[in-house]
Amino acid sequence: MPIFEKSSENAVTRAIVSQFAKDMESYANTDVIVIGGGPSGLMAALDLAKKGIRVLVIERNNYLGGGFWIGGFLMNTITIRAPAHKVLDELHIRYKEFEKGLYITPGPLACSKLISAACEAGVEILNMTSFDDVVLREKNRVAGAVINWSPVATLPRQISCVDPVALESKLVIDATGHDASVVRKLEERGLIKTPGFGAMWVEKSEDAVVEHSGFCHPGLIVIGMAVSTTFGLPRMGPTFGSMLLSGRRGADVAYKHLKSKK
Ligand code: 48F
Repeated sequence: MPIFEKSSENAVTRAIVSQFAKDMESYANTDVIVIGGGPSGLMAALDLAKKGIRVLVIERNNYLGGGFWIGGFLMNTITIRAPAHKVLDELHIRYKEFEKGLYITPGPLACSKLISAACEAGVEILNMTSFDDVVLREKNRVAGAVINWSPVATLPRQISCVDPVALESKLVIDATGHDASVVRKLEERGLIKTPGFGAMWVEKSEDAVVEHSGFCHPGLIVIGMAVSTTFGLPRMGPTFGSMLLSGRRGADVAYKHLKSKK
């Protein structure tokens, strides 16, 4: 007796294609697009999805999590400063106190639990997909994202003329880390000026990043290390509390904005 139910190659292919096509149709017009699935992007997406907002994360890698798998210098212990450890409590991520107000947790545990919480809350994910450009509307308001398969960028020139597609949304959140890829696109068009991130100063940086998380241009919210790049704030190195609280602040700003437009 075979162990598995009967099926066929064509059924497996049809199952993948038909579901993906349905998903893409719904992604074409959504409430919020988060570019970048690192800790700040996942946190923002999780909070928004929990409030019933339709949110799509675009991630250029196959895997989600960004820098949250590794603590720093290829050592996978994550550090979190109070009060951000309360987010670990919410997500049922175990941690230890290293010294007063500074907590440690294994990167693979924290990262996989954050990804899982976001997926369980209903966040949609489009991985192996790169942000390419913004959609702009009246008064240069950001109104969506132009995207392409990540591998297209690595194709030889003679076969790389693959047009991207565009997705519309009410808001876009730049969570692309130090690159601030969405903000940089606006800079290329002379719509914004980014000073780039400053030198390391953990005490200053974590507060400043959370405080500056929010709108940086109509239709565009910036969170995580992209905030540092956008506003010229110091970097904080391998500590992640402000990434979680910045994502939370960005989600709060987005939610209030969406509610005010209803
Ligand atoms: O870099 P990343 O983890 O950003 P973050 O959420 O957190 C920063 C920390 O990891 C750490 C730190 C503070 O502790 O200094 O660096 O701000 O995650 C950014 C994600 O965005 C993706 C990238 O692959 C990563 O997963 N990303 C970047 N550019 C693009 C993109 C793009 N053009 N299209 C799609 N995804």
